[in-house]
Amino acid sequence: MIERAGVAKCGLLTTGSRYRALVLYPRIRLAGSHAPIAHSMRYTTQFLLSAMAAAQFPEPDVPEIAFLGRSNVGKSSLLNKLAGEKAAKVSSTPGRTRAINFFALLDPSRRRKLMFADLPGYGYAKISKSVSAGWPEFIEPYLAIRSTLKLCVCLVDSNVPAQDSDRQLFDWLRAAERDFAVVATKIDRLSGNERTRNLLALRKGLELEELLPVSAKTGSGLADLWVRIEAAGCIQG
Ligand SMILES: Nc1nc2c(ncn2[C@@H]2O[C@H](COP(=O)(O)OP(=O)(O)O)[C@@H](O)[C@H]2O)c(=O)[nH]1
Ligand SMILES: [Mg+2]
Repeated sequence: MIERAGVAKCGLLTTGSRYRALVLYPRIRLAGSHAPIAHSMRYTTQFLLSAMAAAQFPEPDVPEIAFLGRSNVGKSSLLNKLAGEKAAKVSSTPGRTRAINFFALLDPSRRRKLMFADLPGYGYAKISKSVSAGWPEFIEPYLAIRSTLKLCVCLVDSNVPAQDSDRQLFDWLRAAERDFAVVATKIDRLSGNERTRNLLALRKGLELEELLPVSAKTGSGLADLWVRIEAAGCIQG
């Protein structure tokens, strides 16, 4: 049995024009041994491409994580906080919002270890319509067929009540047997009581067993998200 024993720090190290995400996993204590084991990992982030069609997707060679959610929920901000500031500048380039933006995370020897995919937002389409309404036609195929996609990180805004479009996405992912983790974003905007109340309401409203509160602004919750990413089999030696 594994027991979580400490709080991790997440931060960014800047080296010249390159940015590195430094992640110290929560200390893990094996019950009985009381020996804390600290995991750490450094990545350099590299923007790969903006895909407007399935033919443009990068070669599926490493585990991939997709970031999904309604427009403005904080997808790019969360991805950037996990990956590094350089990704933010690229993904905020106008005209790329309807594309899937792919980022590679490289280890210190420049080997590609992980891929992030920033997907276009949904939610401005009429709620009664399918979650895929308004999505480019290649989004659904991406989720259905991308062989290296290990985890979908689905974002919901902790300040906004449960939405049908999010429920529909989760139903779709369950039906497609995709592993997904739901995170509640912008948690820094809520005080203690509001936070507890909103998270409970969202979990109930969205019928979720697990909901990870995060803030791309303060970095809160990102260590837990990395643990979840690792649990999904995305981190390989
Ligand atoms: N306070 C706060 N604002 C956030 C957070 N994450 C994103 N935002 C803001 O929410 C807006 C939308 O974020 P963005 O990442 O572009 O959302 P996207 O459309 O889902 O990619 C921006 O103004 C961000 O600064 C957060 O954790 N805390
Ligand atoms: Mg975005």
